[in-house]
Amino acid sequence: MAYYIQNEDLEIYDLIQKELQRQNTHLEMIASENYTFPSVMEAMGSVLTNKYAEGYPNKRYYSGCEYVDGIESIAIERAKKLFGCKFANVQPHSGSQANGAVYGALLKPYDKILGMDLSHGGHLTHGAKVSITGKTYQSFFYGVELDGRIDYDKVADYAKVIKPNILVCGFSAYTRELDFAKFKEIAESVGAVLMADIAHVAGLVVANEYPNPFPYCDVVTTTTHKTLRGPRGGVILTNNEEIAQKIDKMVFPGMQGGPLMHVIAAKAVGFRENLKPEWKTYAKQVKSNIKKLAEVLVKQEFDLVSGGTDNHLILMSFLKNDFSGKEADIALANAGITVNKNTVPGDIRSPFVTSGIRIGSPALTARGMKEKEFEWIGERIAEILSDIKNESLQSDIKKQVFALGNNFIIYDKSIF
Ligand code: DSN
Repeated sequence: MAYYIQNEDLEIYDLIQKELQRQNTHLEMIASENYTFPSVMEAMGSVLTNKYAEGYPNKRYYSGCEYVDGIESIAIERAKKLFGCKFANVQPHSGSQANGAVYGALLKPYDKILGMDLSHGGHLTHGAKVSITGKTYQSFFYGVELDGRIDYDKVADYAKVIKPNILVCGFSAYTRELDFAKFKEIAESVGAVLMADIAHVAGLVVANEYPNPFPYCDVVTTTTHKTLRGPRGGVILTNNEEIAQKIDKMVFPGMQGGPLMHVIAAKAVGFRENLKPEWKTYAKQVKSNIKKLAEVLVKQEFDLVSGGTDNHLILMSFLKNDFSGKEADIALANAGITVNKNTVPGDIRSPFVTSGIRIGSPALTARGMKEKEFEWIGERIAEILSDIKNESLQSDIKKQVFALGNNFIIYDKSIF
């Protein structure tokens, strides 16, 4: 379907085709990745990419916005319905920009952020020193205990010492449910705003398969492409009108110029999918699949941080093994299984090496795989890691992995 690229730019066409082939054959198990809907990709490849529309619906700085106004209004209404809140800003280009806009709207430079440590599962934008969020604000961190869980009493004690202006709950690599009510108590006890970054679990939240940050959190951010399966992008949600107004001003004109109207249309199309009854079936399956994988790996005596999972991801810890997360990542990649190396609680290796890997089920669940396939994958992962230097085993399993992938093709050639 990529008529123009195929005829005019063979170099790029060829690489897109190879990536399509990779996505169809390899087992995609990076917890933050997913396969979006063809309808979402259609919206992203539409004429909407041509339109500048600085401002908000019916308050634009450019003419010709009558149709994109309709599109953004629909995206906002669907986001509000999906998350059960009163205000939504659908313009952030990414989750990082959404988080930056919240801080910009509600904090002054050198105000204090208290968030989860990056090396314990937090995100760069939760105040990491290498991020603009750690350079503009004073950032402090809570973490997880050796059992992989947050100790809320410790967070409460630390918050009393730090007195943050904003308390951030949310993660990129935490395997258990967050207790938003407890976070609210802590935030209230020190007069902090409570922000939840639910980028990873949003698709589960909207299906009631993970706790909802509302009504506890003052402001909630998410990406739209992870468990939600929408386009790459961010959203900010709140029930507080004063916060909503400040956020709108900070997203535009504070941080961004023209909103990406093709992506906003794609967000609306994705939200429509998330509002369908079938979405709940998908979210339930995401959880059942990862639980099955966890069960197989524990049976084979591998260590999982926190012993298992309540969401869509697991963290395997190799602290007791004689190989690193990087080596495990490479061995699995050689067998066509894509994961990412990840630090684990108590890690002594650098973030480039690590002692763990993070594995997620959203993408393969989107391809239609169920417990039976996850059981098979778990057994293959165990086989590879138990004999990590055996390259011929890896290439043998790769053939079996591709055969499995070929039975679960998600995009046919007509996609582009
Ligand atoms: N890159 C995402 C993840 O992998 O968790 C977060 O931004």
